[in-house]
Amino acid sequence: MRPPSSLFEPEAPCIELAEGFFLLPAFIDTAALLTQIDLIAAQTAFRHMQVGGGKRMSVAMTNCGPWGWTSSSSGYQYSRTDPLTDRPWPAMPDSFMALAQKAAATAGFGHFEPDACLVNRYASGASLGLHQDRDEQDLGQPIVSVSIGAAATFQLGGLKRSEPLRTLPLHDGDVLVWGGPSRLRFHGVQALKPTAGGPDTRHNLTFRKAK
Ligand code: MD3
Ligand code: FE
Repeated sequence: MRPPSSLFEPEAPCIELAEGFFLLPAFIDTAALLTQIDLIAAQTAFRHMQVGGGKRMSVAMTNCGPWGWTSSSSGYQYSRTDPLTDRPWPAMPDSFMALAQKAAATAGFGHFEPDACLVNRYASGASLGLHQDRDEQDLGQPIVSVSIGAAATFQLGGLKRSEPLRTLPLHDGDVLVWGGPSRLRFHGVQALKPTAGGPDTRHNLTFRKAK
């Protein structure tokens, strides 16, 4: 499922790893993205959100765009405002929107209009347990994710938690697009192990159409 090759630009490589699940290796230079992340974090700080049983996530998160994903003792939801400041989340930078739309189109998903961008930050040892992304209204819309900084090992499962996992290394600048029959796959990120001499932090952007 990808568009016919453009007459005007050479196509970026796009590898379909499962039906509806695409890897765009080294799709983007991430230096400018980090500058934008710093500007966002200055307005709406990274925080370790609460999950069930009084625990907090090891991944630190914040958001930009009209809607932001939050987790608290009362569950998961998309909200218009940051519960820490009661102010709207920072605007989604135009460069983020352009990147998300270009990646989605490269994987064959036209007209992707994300209204939420979750920004994750992994320090050494941080991990994300196996989960599905199902808090969005229209599960027919894809999700686009961008890996920045330290490499991580991504886990790709099936539609049931019990299905076997494939692991996939994700490097700086890699973009994933998943939709169609892969939209509800279980997935997670193994504990970050930064390599000596490389960056010690990983960031990940996930672009979603929440509402
Ligand atoms: C979902 N983030 O924020 S994104 C999340 O690297 C999240 O921070 C991870 O999962 C991160 O919800 C992974 C990439 C991803 C890749 C493949 C998937 C998410 C996926 C396949 C199916 C569903
Ligand atoms: Fe997820």
